[in-house]
Amino acid sequence: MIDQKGCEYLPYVLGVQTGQKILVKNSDPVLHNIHPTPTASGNKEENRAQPPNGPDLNFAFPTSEMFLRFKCDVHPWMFAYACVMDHPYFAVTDKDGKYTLKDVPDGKYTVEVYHRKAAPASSPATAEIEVKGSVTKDFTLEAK
Ligand SMILES: [Cu+2]
Repeated sequence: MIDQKGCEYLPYVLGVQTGQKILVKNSDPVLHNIHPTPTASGNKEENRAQPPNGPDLNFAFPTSEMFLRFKCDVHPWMFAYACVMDHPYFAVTDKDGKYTLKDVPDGKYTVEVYHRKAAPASSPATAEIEVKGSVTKDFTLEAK
């Protein structure tokens, strides 16, 4: 879910699976418009107005795409970024930078870490891991 509150999108970054519904609500007493601007082929650009107390809107994207930008054309500072993935093993870090990936089957994986400024879609930080029950992997990123 993305909420519009105080003329901001909350959350700023979210993770969803391909085809998963993104519910957008307007908790503000003003009009917003929700304007996703995807770049991956198959993901549709839309531009839909949402008045105060208007019904929730739904969006979904069939193609994986990192940092698919949502913007509001009424308030040019409003942005949110949806990271659309074709698998369920993802997380957005919390305010302390912590993350957990749940229910990952045992096996060998490559973990990819993205950050809008420190590890953009074209060059994620990566690490090879092996899951046997659980594993801890920390990353250090530097925003330029
Ligand atoms: Cu707005």
